[in-house]
Amino acid sequence: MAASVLFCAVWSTAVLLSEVGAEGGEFSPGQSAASLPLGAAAAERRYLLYDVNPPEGFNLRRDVYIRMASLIKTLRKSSDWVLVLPPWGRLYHWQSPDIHQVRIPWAEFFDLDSLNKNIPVIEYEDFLAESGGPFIDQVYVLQGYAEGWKEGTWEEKVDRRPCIDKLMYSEDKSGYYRGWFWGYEETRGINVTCLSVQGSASIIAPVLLKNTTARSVMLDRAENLLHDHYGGKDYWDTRRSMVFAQHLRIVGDEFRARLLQSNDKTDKTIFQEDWTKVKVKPSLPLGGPYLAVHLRRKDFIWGHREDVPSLRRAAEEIHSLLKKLKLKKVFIATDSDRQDLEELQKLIPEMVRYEPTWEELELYKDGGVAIIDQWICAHARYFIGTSVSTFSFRIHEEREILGFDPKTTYNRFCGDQEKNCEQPTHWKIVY
Ligand SMILES: Nc1nc2c(ncn2[C@@H]2O[C@H](COP(=O)(O)OP(=O)(O)O)[C@@H](O)[C@H]2O)c(=O)[nH]1
Ligand SMILES: [Mg+2]
Repeated sequence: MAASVLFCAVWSTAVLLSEVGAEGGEFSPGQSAASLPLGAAAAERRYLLYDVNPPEGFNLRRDVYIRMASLIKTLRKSSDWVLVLPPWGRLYHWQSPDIHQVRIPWAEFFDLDSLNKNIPVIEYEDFLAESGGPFIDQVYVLQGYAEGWKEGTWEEKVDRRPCIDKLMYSEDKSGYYRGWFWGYEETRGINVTCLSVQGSASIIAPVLLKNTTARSVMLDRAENLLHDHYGGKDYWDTRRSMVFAQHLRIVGDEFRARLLQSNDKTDKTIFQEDWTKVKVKPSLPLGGPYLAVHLRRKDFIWGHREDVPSLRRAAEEIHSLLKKLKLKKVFIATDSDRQDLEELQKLIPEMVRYEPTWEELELYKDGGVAIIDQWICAHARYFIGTSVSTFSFRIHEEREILGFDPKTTYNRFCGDQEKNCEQPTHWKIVY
């Protein structure tokens, strides 16, 4: 994650084409039954699908979506491409028992009309209906370069290379590839190829436009591609288009009103449904009369990271902030286990949490509950999160979109023994 934020590489077509070309005839077009001669294919809609390394969580995946949106924008300068939204499911953190969490469409978490105002997107089920069957013409498994890269010689490149890791797809009797396609067991890949990539999302565009006629192309391990321009206008357009689904916003708003005396009017956090109409805010919002906290635990404490505080230290910080900000209420979003929760309850008896009933959990799922937590954190007078947690980063962005003073947003807890406790970077919104 850290690396992907650092590189804000600029894409150059000329360089890339020559690099792809240098591989010679070896880089042949996908041999798909469904693919058409180039001329005819150009007139037809083409589908970009993608997936991310299985252990990656919800909030890094949201970041990868931004990179894919940027790639779609590049592709659409040449032909008609649409992004197929990878169904949610089987995420490591989504462990609520007895709830079926696979093949979840994006509409359960995000507002599709808002997404579509940025780039054309469709759900996987629409792809199945539209493309005429559960086949993906070409799967590119993205990977790094076996030899790595020499310090100081960063260059953007993409090359067909032998697969470095064991291929997660296997050929069946008919020569089709089976693998993990978001829980759609009947889906098959027709061709699978490994590509070594180094660079930003759009470096792959010439490959998709020139080296294959496949109508549907899936980029697996898409997180290997970096942002075209992290924090630029394109980045923010896509980020702003990722409006949470209305039903989740409503749950968050009701919770704010009921337990935190918070509403858009008195908080001055006016939400505009159509993100494309939002411009620089005329005045700073106030936020609800509560402190919001994101306390990331579980795998963040297992490694004894020095930038993550003990609960005791976090509680001290929370009490001192409440005093400084003259606030009485603290909303806590956390992935703490039962034991940590009990300790938190003792240390901060006044804490408020969103605790879904089983029915609510079944309805919103772990992803929806995470969004409700994020929505409530985004509306607080002041927010403090956990160091390098993408869950906290997405809250920063949500608050940036709402127009909050950065001083109230880009804050994080320090580890008990941490010497240089650097605070999060302010990524200013670009309209
Ligand atoms: N509801 C809820 N879930 C959380 C919270 N913190 C972490 N999680 C869960 O743990 C996952 C964290 O993984 P990820 O999204 O990758 O963020 P990161 O690992 O903190 O960078 C989230 O997607 C949630 O499923 C929280 O405060 N509230
Ligand atoms: Mg994670």
